Amino acid sequence: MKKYPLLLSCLSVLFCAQIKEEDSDSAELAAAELNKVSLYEIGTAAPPSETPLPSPHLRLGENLITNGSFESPVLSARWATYNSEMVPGWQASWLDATCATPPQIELQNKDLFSTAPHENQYTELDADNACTADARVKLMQSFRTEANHIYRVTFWVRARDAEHLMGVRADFGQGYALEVIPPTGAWQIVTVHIEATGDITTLSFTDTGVGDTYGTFIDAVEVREVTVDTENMPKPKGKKCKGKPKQSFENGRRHKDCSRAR
Ligand SMILES: [Ca+2]
Ligand SMILES: [Ca+2]
Repeated sequence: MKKYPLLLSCLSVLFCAQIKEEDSDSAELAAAELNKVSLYEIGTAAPPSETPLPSPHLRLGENLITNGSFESPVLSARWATYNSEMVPGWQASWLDATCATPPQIELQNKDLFSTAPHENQYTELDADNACTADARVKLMQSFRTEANHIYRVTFWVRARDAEHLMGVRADFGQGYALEVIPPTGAWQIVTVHIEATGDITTLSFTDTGVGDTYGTFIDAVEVREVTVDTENMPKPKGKKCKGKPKQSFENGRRHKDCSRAR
């Protein structure tokens, strides 16, 4: 009888070792799935098209952006400007640093220019009711992220007209920014995948056109984590890493690197 506890203990160790190996191999496969996502490459599409994920085992999480479609507050006229605290989720600052009045966030509804936005409302980055002629704003929102995790960022963008110089820069945290010349006459969906660098990330939109109250429209802002559906992934098989696999990061991409195992 005294042998049984020892035998059970040995079996337990072997069982646990097997599970750990399978866990390790599963993590390796999951990391390989995430590696299929091309980071920092800008994709564009016409609504309502969506850029497909590069693997059937990848999923998108919930939208981390509050009021990303600018549907709140509901306009009682075709357009209005609001102090930041009136617009859930968003903060604004004037690009003209000499302007000491409260920064305004301008919302417009779909009837103003018949632009067919996402749902009913959107924002214009070159706002109104500034203290000078330059009413351009930087629009910001911060949200929780996990460092080294991959996120899909999408937003709709459109120029108000073709007669005024339009442009927008989108910043993701401190490390990455993209610039867009918005199309006239139609919305465009911009998609990019980024790797977060901290537990809080700030997304901001800055109007880079001329400060003249004719600005870039933004709508349908989304940030969603790209995750791997490990439950329905094929089970690990084939070549295994020799030695102890370790996590490594190259060009912001996450993977297990067998060749570097020691
Ligand atoms: Ca909207
Ligand atoms: Ca402008």
